[in-house]
Amino acid sequence: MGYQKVGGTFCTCYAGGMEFYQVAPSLSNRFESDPLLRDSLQKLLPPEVWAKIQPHLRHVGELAVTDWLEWSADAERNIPQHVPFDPWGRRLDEIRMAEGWKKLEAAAATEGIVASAYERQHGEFSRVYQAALLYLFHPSSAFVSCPLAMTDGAARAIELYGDEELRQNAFRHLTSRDPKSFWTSGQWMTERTGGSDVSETSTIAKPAPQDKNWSWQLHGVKWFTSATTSPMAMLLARPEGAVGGSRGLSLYYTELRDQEGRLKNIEILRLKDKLGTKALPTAELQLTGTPARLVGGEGNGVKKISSLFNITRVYNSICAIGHARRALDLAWSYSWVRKAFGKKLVDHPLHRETLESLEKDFAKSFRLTFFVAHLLGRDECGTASDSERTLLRALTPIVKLSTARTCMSICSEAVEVFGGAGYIEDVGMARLLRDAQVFSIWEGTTNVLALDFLRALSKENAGPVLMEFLKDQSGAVIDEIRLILAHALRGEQDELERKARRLALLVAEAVAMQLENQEGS
Ligand code: MFK
Repeated sequence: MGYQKVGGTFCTCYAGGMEFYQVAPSLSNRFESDPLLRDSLQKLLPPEVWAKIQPHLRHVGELAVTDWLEWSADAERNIPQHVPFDPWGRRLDEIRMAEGWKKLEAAAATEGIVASAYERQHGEFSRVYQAALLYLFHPSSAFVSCPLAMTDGAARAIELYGDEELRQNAFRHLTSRDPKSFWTSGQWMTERTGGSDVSETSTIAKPAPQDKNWSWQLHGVKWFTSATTSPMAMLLARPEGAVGGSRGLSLYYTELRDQEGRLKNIEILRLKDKLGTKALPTAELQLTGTPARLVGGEGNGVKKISSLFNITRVYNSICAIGHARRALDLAWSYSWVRKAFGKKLVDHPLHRETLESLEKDFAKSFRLTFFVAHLLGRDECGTASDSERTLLRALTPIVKLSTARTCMSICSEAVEVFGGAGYIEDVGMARLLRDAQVFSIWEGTTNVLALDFLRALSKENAGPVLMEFLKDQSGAVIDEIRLILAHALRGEQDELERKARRLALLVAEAVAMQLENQEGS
C-alpha cells in the first residue's frame, strides 16, 4: 500500500538527471479532521449524545489509520484460499482467511459496529452513531463491512420475523460485542437465474418433519454468496410444491457448520474471481439437503427478506461515502506534497477547483446518507411519523444508488489526481477504484433501485410525502421531478419507467439541497 499514517516515500523518478523521490500521501485520524462529520453530528444529535460518543469515535478514527490499516493491508495481500479436499481426497471445503481479516472481524465486534444499533443506548440516534462508526471503519476494513452489513440485516429480519429460539440464540450472537461469541451472517439470494430477478429462485426446500429444529432441507445452487465463512445465513428457497414467482418463496435460516466445523450438506464449488473486493470470500455453493428453519412462516419471502436488504442498502451507502472519503483524503494529501510546474498541486487553481467540486458532490451524499440513517433509527425506535416511515422507504433506494455513483466518480477522479502513479497497483488508488464499482451492483443495481423507488411511489404513495418534504424547493431540479411524476398521474407507466433513473438522481439532488438549506437556516 502506497500510503500510511505518516508521510514517506513511495516512488522513484528522475528529473533533470537528478534522482529524487516523490513523497507519499498520508492519512490522519478522520474523526479529528472531518469538519463535515463533526458539524453534521453536532447538528443531528442532542448535546449529551454528541458529548458521550466523541471519545469512542476518536478512538475508532485512530484505529482506522493505525492497526486497521495494517490488518486490512494484510487481508488484501493474503486473499481467501479455498481448499476443496484434504490430502487423502476427503471433501474439506476450507476457506483460509488472512490473520488481518480475522482481527478486523474481532475489532468490529469489540467496537460494536453492529451491536450499537441494537443496544439502542442512544435511542433514535443509535443508527446515526453507528453510521459514524461504520463510515470510519469501512475504508480500513478490507470489506469486513460487507459481512457486517448482512449481519445487521439478519438481526433486523430476526427481530421482525424470528421465533423465540432465533431471538435467544442467533440474534444474541449477531449483536454480541464479544469476538468469541460474535457471528456474522451471509445473505444468499443470487442464483444462476439472476441477481436482480429473485423471483426466479430455483432452490427447493423439502420438508424434513423428523427433525424438529431443522425441519427443512435445501437443494440448489447459490451463485454468489458473500462472506461464506459466516456461521449462519438467511436465504430464499421455494418450498416443494409452492407457487411460482416471488410470492411462493420463503425465508430460511441455516447454520453452516456442525460441532466439528464441517459444512452441513454444503459444497463450496469455487471462490469467485472478482474485479475488486478481493479480500472478501465470495463463493458459489451447492446445497445438498442443507438443514434449515423457516423464518416468519411460509411464502412472501421477498417481502420478508426486504427487511434485511433495506438495511444492507443503508450500509452500502455509508460504506460508499466512507470509501469516497478515503479517496478524497488521499487526493488532498497528495496535492499538498506533490509539486508540478513549480508549485504544489494544491496551489494550482484548476486542480484545487476540481477537488473542491468533488467535495461538494461528496457533501450531498454525506448529508443524504446520515439523514436516512436517522430516519432508520427513528423507525426502529418507534418515534418516526407515518410520513417519515414513507420517506425512509422511498429514500433507501435513492441513497443507495446515488451514493454508489458518487463514490465511483470520486474514486475515478482521485486516481487521476495521482496521474501515472494512480494507475500503479502498489500505490493503492487502483484498488480503491476497482472496489468502488461494487457499490452500484451489490444489493440492487442503479436501474433496479430506480424501479424500487417507483415501487415505493405506487405501493406506499410516497410521491405526496416527498413533495411535501421538498415544498420549499424551486428551480430546474424540482420542476423536472414534477414533470416526470406527471407520467405517474397520467398512468404512463412505460414513460415513467424510462425516466426512473433520471428521476431517482434528481430526487437525490433535491433532497440533498433541501438538507443543506435546512442546515444553513
Ligand atoms: C459494504 C456494504 C455491503 C452491502 C452488502 C453486500 C452484500 C452483497 C450481496 C448481494 O448483493 S445479495 C443480492 C442482492 N440482491 C438484491 O438486492 C435484489 C435486487 N432486486 C430487487 O430488489 C428486486 O426489485 C426484487 C427482488 C425486490 C423484485 O422482487 P419481486 O418479488 O419481483 O417484486 P415485487 O413482487 O414487486 O415485491 C414482492 C413484495 O416485496 C412486495 O410486497 P407485497 O407482497 O406486500 O406486495 C413488495 O412491495 C415488497 N418489496 C420489494 N422490494 C421492497 C419491498 N418492500 C420493502 N422494501 C423494498 N425494497
